[in-house]
Amino acid sequence: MVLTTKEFREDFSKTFEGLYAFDLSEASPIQYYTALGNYLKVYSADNWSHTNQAYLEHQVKQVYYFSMEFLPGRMLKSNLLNLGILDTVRDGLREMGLDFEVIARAEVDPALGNGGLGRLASCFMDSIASLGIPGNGNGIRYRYGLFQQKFVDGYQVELPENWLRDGNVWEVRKENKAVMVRFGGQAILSEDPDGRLKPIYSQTQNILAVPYDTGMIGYQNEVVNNLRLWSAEIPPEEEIHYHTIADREKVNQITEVLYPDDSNYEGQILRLRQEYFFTSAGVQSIVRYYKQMVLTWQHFPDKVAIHINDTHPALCIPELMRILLDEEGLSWEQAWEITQKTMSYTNHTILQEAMEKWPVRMVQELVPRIYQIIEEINQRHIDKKLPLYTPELTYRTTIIADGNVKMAHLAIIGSHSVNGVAKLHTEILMHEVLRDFYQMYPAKFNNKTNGITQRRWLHLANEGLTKLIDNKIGTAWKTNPSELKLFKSFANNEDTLAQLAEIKLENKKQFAAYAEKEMGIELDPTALFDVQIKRLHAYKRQLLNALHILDRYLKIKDDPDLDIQPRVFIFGAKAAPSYVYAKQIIKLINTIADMVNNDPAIGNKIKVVFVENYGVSLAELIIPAAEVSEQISLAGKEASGTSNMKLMLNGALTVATLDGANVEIRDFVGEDNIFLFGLNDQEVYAFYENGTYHSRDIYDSNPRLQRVLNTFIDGTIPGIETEGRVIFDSLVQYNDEYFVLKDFESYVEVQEKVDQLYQDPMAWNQKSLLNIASSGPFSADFTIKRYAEEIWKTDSQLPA
Ligand code: 26Q
Repeated sequence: MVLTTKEFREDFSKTFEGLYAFDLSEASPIQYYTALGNYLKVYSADNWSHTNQAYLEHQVKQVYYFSMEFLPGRMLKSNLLNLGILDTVRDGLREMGLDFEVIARAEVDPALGNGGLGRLASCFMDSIASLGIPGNGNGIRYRYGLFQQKFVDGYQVELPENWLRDGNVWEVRKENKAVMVRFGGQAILSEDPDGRLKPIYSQTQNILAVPYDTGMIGYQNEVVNNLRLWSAEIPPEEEIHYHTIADREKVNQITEVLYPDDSNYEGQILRLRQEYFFTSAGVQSIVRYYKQMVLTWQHFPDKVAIHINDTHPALCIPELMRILLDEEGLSWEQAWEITQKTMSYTNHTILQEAMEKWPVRMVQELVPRIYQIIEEINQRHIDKKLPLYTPELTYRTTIIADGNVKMAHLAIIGSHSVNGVAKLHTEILMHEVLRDFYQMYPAKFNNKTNGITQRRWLHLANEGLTKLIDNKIGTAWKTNPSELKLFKSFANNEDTLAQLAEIKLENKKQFAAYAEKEMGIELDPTALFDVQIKRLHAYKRQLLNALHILDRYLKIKDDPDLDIQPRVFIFGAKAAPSYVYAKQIIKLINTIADMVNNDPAIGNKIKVVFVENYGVSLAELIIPAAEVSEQISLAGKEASGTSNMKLMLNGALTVATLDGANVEIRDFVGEDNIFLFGLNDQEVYAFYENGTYHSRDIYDSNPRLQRVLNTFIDGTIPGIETEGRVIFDSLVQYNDEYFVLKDFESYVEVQEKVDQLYQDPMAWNQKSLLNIASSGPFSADFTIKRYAEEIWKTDSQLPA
């Protein structure tokens, strides 16, 4: 049954009139968008309910992906693409005299995550549905998403992100599926008539968790999975106990706002409250669903896989234990076996400061019964491991230590699988960060290199390139991305390379139009577009990029007639509001941008564009226009990275350290098609161990670098006195924690090679093509297949 534009127009008009009761010719983009969303919800409703019915009827195993963060991006276009009616709807709207692009941009981009981890969760939801895997997302419906970033005088300021202002067409509130989550009070264990110990609760605060469900539409396969986000409310029967606005506010607060910090753990009780709230609600609703199936508890792990995205949902483990013990009356041994078989955990960071640990006192007070269970898990772990390992090793792996609950330890001990997100990252976990656990549980450890959905990041974001690939190798790559490698056979085809260049130029013009309109910066679209887009963090080394820009700037100032490849340096980055140093780097780069962009001696040779409020939607504009991808974190620090994959897929050449997934990018594309520089992780570790790194010596002995660094403090960059001094001192005085000075020389050297290659457009385009053709292995579809086969043991429900 193919939808015609005529049918679409009729149905859409009806939907519109039903919603707004006026003629559709005079509406606003938001109204058109809302009507379209409603139309699509109806259009896909059958598939959604059929998918649900089929899963229940056949009692298939389902995976539940628990994540504190999701970053889905705008959903209108991706839903249309996956439903197979993108062109029909676009054409139909055109026939009605409506501009589809304007309507699509009226959708807000839900920023319910910080960065890589949240976006990964959403790429995974797309792949899970597209592969026909029975899977569900479970998270929090934050009332306010990640703050909106504005620059005022070059400084980041944060504004609230009221993403629900115009409503959310995609969600369905499911009051009938609400569950109660219990906080605080006391849990006293006492014997029940069967002689089993059960907790008696008193003085608890009961919060109603109300789910909002969003359909996750698979790619042209009639599957619609579910993303369930929970919202906290006062239970109607308890309204009477809430006497003041302040009392009520405390409840709303639980799901009020996303914590904007992605790399620095802060032990705030509200955060812990959020974590227990959505894990308890999610696990309760899974158990309720399971009980419809009339199976014994032993079969639970045959029907349910729970995946915890970093440690944020690790309370799933004691929560499932609690339900099985206290509510279902299982023995500890039975409950523990089921729990371990059900749970799996992904680690996303090796930064010590990002590891979650909660003061015992806080956990005890907030979730007393959960704390008792954690204590017992901990004690049994010790009792079991002491006879097998040295006391030192055993005690290094305890969950409770120094008055804290260590969430990673809980997650590892309570799961049957622990994975890192890139080969190198997993190696570092096994042999450095988690080596004690690797010794105890070698079989739990495995790698699952991250991936990205080619549907959003190529089909939708880069239609020009998609058409070119379709023309050259057919369309089978869309469902089997490994076929992208067929594109390699065009690496010597001048015609194809010219078309590739033309598409890139067109995308660059699109970005240039944005920069002109939104920022008043005029860009030369033939300049080289160099892109670094990711959260702002010292370890990601946006500073190194800035030093390179200043080095070029000084060179041109010395010799204004210098013949140098013009470059546009594009940054997108939010800093955590409390991360002062990161914010100082933003101010520094913005100030450099002002200085450089307005210096007539520089002209078009350097432009610096720091976009405000970087997020999924801006990524969709920037990535297709990128020619150089900056992946320059200190080796050993970036777990994987995913912008590296998206940029490669869109034909950018990578400038990289051997960190995270860059290592695998190198393996697939080959040394000749990537620009590597800098220390490797082993060299970094050697410096740590020997204590032989002295950044001051590098400053003293490298006049070129010295001159660059002095611009921070000698007035060359106007208005940067405070920040310049702090940053200068961090690099020169306080020994440069992330080896920026150490890697500077090899970084600027490799950037010269970039310039040289760019002088030969065909050679450049050839490498660009080889990058695109080598990026198939980074499709999230492959990553998800491996999770499903090796960890979750879920089967695709699609006909083979
Ligand atoms: C923890 C406790 C309290 C408050 C906040 C947090 C918190 C929140 C978010 C800690 C970490 C995060 C996010 C981490 C993250 O995005 N990590 C990135 O994950 C990507 C997907 O695996 C990787 O590609 C990146 O390398 C990694 O940095």
